[in-house]
Amino acid sequence: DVTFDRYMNHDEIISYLELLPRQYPHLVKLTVAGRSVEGRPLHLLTITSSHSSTKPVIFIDGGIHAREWISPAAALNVVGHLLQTPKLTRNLEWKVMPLINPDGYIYSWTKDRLWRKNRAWTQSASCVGVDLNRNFDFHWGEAGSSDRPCSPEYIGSQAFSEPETRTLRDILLRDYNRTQAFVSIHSYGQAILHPWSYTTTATRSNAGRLERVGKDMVESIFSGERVSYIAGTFGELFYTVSGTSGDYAAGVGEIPLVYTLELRDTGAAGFILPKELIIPTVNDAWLAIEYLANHVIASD
Ligand code: 0X9
Ligand code: ZN
Repeated sequence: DVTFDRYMNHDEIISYLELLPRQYPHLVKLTVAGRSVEGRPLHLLTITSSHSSTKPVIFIDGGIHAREWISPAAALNVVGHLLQTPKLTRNLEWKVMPLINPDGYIYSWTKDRLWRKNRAWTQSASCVGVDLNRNFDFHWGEAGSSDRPCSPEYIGSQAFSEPETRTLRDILLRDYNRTQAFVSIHSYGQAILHPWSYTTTATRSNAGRLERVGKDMVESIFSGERVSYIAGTFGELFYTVSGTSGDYAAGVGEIPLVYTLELRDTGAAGFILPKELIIPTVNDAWLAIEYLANHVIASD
């Protein structure tokens, strides 16, 4: 079963995912939406009570970056909460991909704890992996990315060169006209980011709403966990990066509410967040996403 007092390995995550539709047949559908570079299934959970093609959709991706182990854990914790919160499955349809980079996740467990990318072969014989969060086709290859295969931010040979990003794209575009919110879960930095990431100058037409809801999510985390997050665009708060899933969801998918969560911490442990912090940190993500979901329902 699911546990948050330590990190779950790849096989444990998959076993838990496979258990869900058997435990909650009326709420959960599990599909294999695609295959990773090494052939592993890319799982998609669809969570809703009483299917209808008019409910607003909220999409969540987890585990894009291999070493950010807290990300798939946070996605699974959100799923666990949703299954106990009828309001949120009655009024919304959830699409969750908790582990979009399984090959990288396994590599980070077995070979190199700080591995970030997927495990694709590149033009360079000695360097492996594409940064999936630089491989989306929106301002692909611009700021904060690299065309050198040995770089941790390698963009790939072309936009959507990777099966993992293509799979995410295809699911996203399928229901994009009723998708109201998109959340990409990362670590670390304790920040709630909204588009754009590729620029600090342009702003989205709904920037005011994005900023307000981002700040409210920060507030919600603080009242529940007494820990401080910051809200803003990635460009303002950190540096500019391009080809991310978030910017693609906003720029091409035209999804109104797009957020990237950079969970704990602020750098003391960084990517190697101690297991004692899993439960409070995945709760940060839940508090933020629960707020967002209620906001979507209230505006529907
Ligand atoms: O650089 C990234 O891909 C993300 N930071 S991380 O330390 N987790 O690697 C930030 C991405 C920010 N933006 C969006 N996805 N919109
Ligand atoms: Zn990341």
